[in-house]
Amino acid sequence: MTTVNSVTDLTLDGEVAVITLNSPPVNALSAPVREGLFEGFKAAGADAAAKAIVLICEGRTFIAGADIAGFGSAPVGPSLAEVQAMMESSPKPVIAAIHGTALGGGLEVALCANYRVAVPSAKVGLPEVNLGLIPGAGGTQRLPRIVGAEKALEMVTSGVHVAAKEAAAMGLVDELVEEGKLREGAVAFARKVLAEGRPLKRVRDNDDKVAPARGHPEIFANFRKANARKFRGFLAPEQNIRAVEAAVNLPFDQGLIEERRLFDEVMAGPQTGAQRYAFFAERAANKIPDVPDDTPIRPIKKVGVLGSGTMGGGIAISFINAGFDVVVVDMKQEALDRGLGVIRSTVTKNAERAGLTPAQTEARLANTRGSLDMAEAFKDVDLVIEAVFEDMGVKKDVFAKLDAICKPGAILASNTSYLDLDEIASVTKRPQDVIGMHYFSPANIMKLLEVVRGAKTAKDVLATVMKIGKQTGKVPVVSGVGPGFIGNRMLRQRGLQAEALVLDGADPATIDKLMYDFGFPMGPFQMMDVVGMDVIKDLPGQLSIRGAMFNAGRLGQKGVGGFYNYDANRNQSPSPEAAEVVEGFRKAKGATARPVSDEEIMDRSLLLVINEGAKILEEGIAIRSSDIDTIWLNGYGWPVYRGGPMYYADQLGLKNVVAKLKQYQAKLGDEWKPAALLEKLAAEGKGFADFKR
Ligand code: 3H9
Repeated sequence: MTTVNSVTDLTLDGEVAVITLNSPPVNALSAPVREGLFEGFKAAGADAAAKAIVLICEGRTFIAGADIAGFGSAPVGPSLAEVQAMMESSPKPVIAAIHGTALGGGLEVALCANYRVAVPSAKVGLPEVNLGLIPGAGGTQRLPRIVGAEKALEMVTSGVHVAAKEAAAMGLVDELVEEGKLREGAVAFARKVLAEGRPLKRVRDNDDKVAPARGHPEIFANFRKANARKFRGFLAPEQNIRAVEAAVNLPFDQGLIEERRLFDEVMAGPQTGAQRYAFFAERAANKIPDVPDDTPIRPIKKVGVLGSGTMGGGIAISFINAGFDVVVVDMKQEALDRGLGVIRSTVTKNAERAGLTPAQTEARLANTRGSLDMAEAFKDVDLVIEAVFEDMGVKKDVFAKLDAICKPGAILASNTSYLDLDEIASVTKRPQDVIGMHYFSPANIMKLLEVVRGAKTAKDVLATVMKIGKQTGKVPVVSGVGPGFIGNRMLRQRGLQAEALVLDGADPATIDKLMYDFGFPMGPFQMMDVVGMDVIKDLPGQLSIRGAMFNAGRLGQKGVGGFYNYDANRNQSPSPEAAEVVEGFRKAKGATARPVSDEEIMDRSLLLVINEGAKILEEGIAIRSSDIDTIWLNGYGWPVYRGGPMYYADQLGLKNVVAKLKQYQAKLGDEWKPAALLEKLAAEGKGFADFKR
């Protein structure tokens, strides 16, 4: 074995040179990795005994892309393009051996090999779009030359990780090798290539796959049209489409130049910074300062869910899809049957989409059951999550029962979205085992999981739930105990302002449109129509606009309409009836309508949300400002290209945020008083991102 550099070595296995890269955690293309590859290929090329070259990685994965953390720093050593040129010009066949994930720059390196082999569990993809970018190392030019323009368009604009089997079917992977035997398999494949005298095919030369799309601009026009909704607001999907167009219409080398131009454009643009921030924010959320990474995890195999309605059912589906044994309990047979029916059909659909065989799907469902008997069903579960009615009395009753039923060491979780978890825990003799798992509806689809840490929650319980959250496809974020935790507490401010703005004279449709144009999937009034006025109507004695709408018999989409009218396909249109309700509401409140500018609507819709976030940070309910952003990005529809409310505030400049809050304080009252932490950071010229506990 020869050491090439600190992260790379070279060994000779008969006539096959094997370059091994080992740069934890994910072999990202940092300067030492690029240098190791460059020097490794140079040495393998120069070694007369080596007739073929295999590139393989140590650790959990093949190269997972460019080093995102290193973007923007001055380039050192060989560039990625130089490494790729070295590979592509090799007179000896080069084979990339893939396990884990070959993503972004990683796949772009593999595409410069003559052949690719992979283990069945491997995945490949070009996910740059999710970072607000396009592949910048030939990915948009080489990928279509294997999979064709249409498939390439799908892959680069979705960033999907394609499973090895599917990649093999598309020709992206030449051979699948046995799991756990990648090195042997890749070397054997290299020997086969040599023995058969296979040609040194290069992806860049393969014009056949892109030629059919040439002269067919409608392919791209149709693709844009079909995905307009999905791409709304984002810059990177369009750049990716243009790059694939270049692959189709330009000779390879010119296409590369166009790709670089498009890459530089998005890199210098306003969105990628926010999207890369969001990537690291999500990962930072896993780190809890006083809970070390090696905290022991409680084994979780069997999960109990109390409640088989929309929320309980969604939670159950998440666990079943992730391979857990699940028992669902409800009070009435009819409700349980209905709930289990929905669970089974959704799990089956999900399994089909994930490519599972009917037998595998059946196995999943075989470990799912329902029961009316809580004591029998939950006596041996490792984790139980209650999704019952949001009422302290009901929750306490449930937890007292769970305490009596569940085995020692079982984790008792509440899905409460608002209530005091410590009070709930106080009725048990094991508050250390009690935790909040706040899911968002529909729970099998929404990624956010607010993990509520009670005053007495044990560290291993917290670590276990964070891990389980990730395993079930969620983005878990820790919150301390406090009314509405993090997300709902902040959202409440937006709701209150929406209402106050309408009283002042703003039109609900204008507020909705401004929020939609900002990038939210819908505005606050559209949201009320979706949820239904019956669900969110007033508390007794408080007349709010949604209460007025409810009193007028306008429940929202489920009824005759709410703030909008709807046709049979739920297309919304302005509602003269709703306008009358709004007018009546203003009258009842003695308010006089005045013109409200768009700027005021935007300010009032966002600034108090940010201010509440500052208070949450100050009080220690959130560990760090990026956790708050992760919550808003994954549970509240904040557009990822704007990074979340705290990131957004940092972009505005905290001094400007404070100045605006003070203006509104003078005009509208002390609820606008800037949070102490916000004032302090602004005075120090800092941002929320600088705040360290
Ligand atoms: C690109 O390639 C541009 C090119 O076109 C070239 C242009 C010239 N860089 O997610 P995990 C860290 S753009 C730096 O928890 P998992 C991550 O922060 C890139 N760091 O593990 C974390 O650190 P820590 C295209 C990275 O097993 C640790 O690795 N590629 C990078 O759940 C573990 O990560 C992508 O977009 C990186 N590229 O998932 C892929 N990747 O432990 C991005 C990860 O300190 N990566 N880290 O918190 C992923 O999707 C997932 O990390 C992966 C592993 C699926 C690989």
